Amino acid sequence: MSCSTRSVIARLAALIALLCVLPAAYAGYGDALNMPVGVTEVSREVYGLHMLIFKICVVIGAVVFGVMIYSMIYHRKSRGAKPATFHESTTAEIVWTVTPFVILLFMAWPAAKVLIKMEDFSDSEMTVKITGFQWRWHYDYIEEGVDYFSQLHPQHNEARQLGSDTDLAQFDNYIKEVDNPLILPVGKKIRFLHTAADVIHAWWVPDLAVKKDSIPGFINENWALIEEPGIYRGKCAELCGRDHGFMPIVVKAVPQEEYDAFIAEKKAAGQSAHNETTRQWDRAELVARGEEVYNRNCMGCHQQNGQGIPGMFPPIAGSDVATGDIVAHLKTVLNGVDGTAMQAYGTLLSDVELASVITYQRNSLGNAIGDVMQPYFVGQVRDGTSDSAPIASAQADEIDFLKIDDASTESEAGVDKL
Ligand code: HEC
Ligand SMILES: [Cu+2]
Repeated sequence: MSCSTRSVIARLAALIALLCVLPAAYAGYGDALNMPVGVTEVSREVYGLHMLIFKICVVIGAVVFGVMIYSMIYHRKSRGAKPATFHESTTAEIVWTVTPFVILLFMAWPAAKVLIKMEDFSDSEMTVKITGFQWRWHYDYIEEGVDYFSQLHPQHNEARQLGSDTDLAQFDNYIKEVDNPLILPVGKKIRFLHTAADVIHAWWVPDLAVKKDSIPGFINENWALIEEPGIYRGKCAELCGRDHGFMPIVVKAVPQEEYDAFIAEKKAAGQSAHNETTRQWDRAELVARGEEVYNRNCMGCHQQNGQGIPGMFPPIAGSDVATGDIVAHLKTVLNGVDGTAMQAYGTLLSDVELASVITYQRNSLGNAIGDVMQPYFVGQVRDGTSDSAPIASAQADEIDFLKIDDASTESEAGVDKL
């Protein structure tokens, strides 16, 4: 046996030893490196498909490289190998066309089966509409009339800010936690409708094998039937702007009774919020509430006393906007002022909060206009169903909205209402 043949055998033995060790190494790291098996039938089938294709690739790789390595070793020039000189072998052409075709067919069959299953929304038992926003998710339980926003948990949000000295070791799931997880029942076929309100996002939860683009103006569908209660995490999978990395997803799958209790609780909370929004508020009540809202959201710029910072943030006291047309005032706060630090508060504050802060700014901080913004009217301006103060209407309850206060009102407005 020649010396070079012996070293070739030694190398082959080393290669075979390595190949034997790989599965063991894989068993240790596989969970961390591989895709998750997940907790739905579809996710398991997707995983199975992934492993099947992976194994086919490994076999093809081993055969192709095996033949190559064998040829290079045993038919090398230094051993005196003479190249074949044939050209255009029909047999070879047929073999290397038909073999890959058969392999592809073999892979396409199970893949198509899973794809068809993923697209089968029949018999779904409930629907959740998921809307992507920059940078949060909105969940709408269509049949229940329950909906809410879900965004990066405030503690995580604070910790991620530039210059924050929060110790990240205290978080188990740093920037993977949300304030309001999506609660779903186990054992139910849930249909998801995906869309977006601004740019393209994608709702991706690997354990549910759900990953779908959320595109403004389009509705995409998919579904999941979660088999095990638990917490499943995901994230936005479409680069959607500055905070793309900060819109995590948390799905909490719970038993049916727990889900029912959650929905009942949300409905009760929604009902009381609805009552708060539709009822008539007193001015004093709005001013008191408005002070809280102002101090939490507006004081940083306009200052606690409403004097602002000259040259940077305009004063609210004596401001043309805060003492002028009340609808224009509301719109300034709803929509912000383009190109300035005055941002749009429309999506950040509720109707009650907006009505309160408007009323507060007009009746405190050195202003004393005496009028009132009712929460329900904020909703009408938001929806575009109303654009001017309902003072023009003679309906008593609506006139309340812009009550010019006490005795003077009755004579001025000429309305006999109080
Ligand atoms: C980050 C700083 C900042 C915060 C916070 C802020 N504002 Fe402003 N606000 C501004 C700036 C700057 C302007 C001036 C915009 C312009 O150039 O017209 C402004 C203008 C206004 C005006 C019009 C004033 C005028 O006379 O032109 C109102 C009303 C107002 N803000 C209300 C609010 C309310 C209500 C809040 C809280 C919910 C708030 N602002 C929070 C920066 C801020
Ligand atoms: Cu996104």
